[in-house]
Amino acid sequence: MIKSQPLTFPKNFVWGFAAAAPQIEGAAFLDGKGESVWDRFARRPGAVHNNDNLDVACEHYTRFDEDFRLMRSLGAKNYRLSLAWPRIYPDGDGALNQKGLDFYHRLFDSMEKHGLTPWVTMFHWDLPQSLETRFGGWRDRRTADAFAVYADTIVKAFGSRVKNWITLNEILCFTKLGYGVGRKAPGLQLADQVVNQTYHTALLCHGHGVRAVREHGGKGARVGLTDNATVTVPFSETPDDIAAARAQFIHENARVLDPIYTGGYGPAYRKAVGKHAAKFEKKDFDLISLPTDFLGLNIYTGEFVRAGKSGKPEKLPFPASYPTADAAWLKHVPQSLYWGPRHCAEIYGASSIYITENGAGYNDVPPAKGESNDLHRLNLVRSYLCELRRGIQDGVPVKGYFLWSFMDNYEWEDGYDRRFGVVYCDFKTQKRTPKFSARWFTKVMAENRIV
Ligand code: PNW
Repeated sequence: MIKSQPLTFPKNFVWGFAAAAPQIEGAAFLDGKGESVWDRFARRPGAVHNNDNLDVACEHYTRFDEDFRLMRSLGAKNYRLSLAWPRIYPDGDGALNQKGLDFYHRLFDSMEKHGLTPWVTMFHWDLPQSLETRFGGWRDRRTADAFAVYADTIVKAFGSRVKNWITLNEILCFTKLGYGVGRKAPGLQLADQVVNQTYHTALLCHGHGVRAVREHGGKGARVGLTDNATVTVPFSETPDDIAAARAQFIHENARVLDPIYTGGYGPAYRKAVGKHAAKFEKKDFDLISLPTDFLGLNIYTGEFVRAGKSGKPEKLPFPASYPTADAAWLKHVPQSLYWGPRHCAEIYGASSIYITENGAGYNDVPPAKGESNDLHRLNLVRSYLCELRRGIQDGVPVKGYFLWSFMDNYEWEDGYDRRFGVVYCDFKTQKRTPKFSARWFTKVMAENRIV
């Protein structure tokens, strides 16, 4: 007799959806919201697929109550969202926009009504344009001073109702990709030293976020960073390849994780950047390395690494036919959800890890009759969850998983065609229609196991 063993998760495992303000809210210039660097970047011809902008997005700004009703009906109890800095401080610093705070109070009221626990990201890429114009944005410490005030303000305002705080989302994406590669806002291609400086400013902001939560968060408040560490997967799970993957992980991720977990830039990183290093003050690291309560990881993909002939880590190129989502960077590497958290636990001693994003981006076609059949998305997520569960069984301390994303939304430079939602969003009518994957994920959450 063959009997299947349920692929269960630990009791109290946190399941939820993730999204971010600029990608769903719309109302980009309503009720006193200031311009963000993305509002500006999206207007640069050719910067974004179809020249799509964030002005309307999913109209979540006015539709949040029905969105939360749907989210709850799909069985979610946790929702990771972000607050729009330029809604609260239109210029980044200076005058506070009370209407921005009022909006988020209404939003949290609605979440409470629908039984959704908020996990709030302080910053998810929508830097107030004014800080970019006046100070050079992430290039300058005055942006960290402004962030400190913003963090204090939101933690004071919402600390009684928000207990889970995430300081910044994916430092790499708004620093290197924004100021070095130029693919994301503000779309600049500057020298290495400048890019390293943007990282350092971001780390300072992370520190201020932690400090603000400790000072004003109240009882039970918890805080951590969400990092998109590059995940290195050993080609074979042999001691040599594992050691190579681990060495490569440190090489690729030390610039963010070393300062936070060890209180400084490590010797290998310092050697690698040499004269292009960021300028910093020694005391910066007291702030940056304030202890956190958890580490958030956004993991979508990974790279395969093996021990080369000399024992040195060797990256394996992806063959042309390697399975990939419509997002070209999203190679199907389910093992990344095993190795990412494991490296962080083993190298940095991270003892409480949340997968704050994982999901699949495809150019889904509109649903034919009611529901779109997105077995491609379901299968990708399911295969990743199997690897996550393997890690948990091995003792990797992962405490929760947030699926990116609840509904299709503004996928940054890829615009509105690239869909990550388990709910289909018709951007013309704003009609939401759960996809096949939504009903599947509902079951996963309800039964706390992979179905
Ligand atoms: C994340 N890459 O971005 C962001 O946090 C979300 O806002 C975004 O919508 C989601 O993942 C899907 O893309 C990433 O090139 C963007 O490796 C690009 C990469 C990784 C994450």
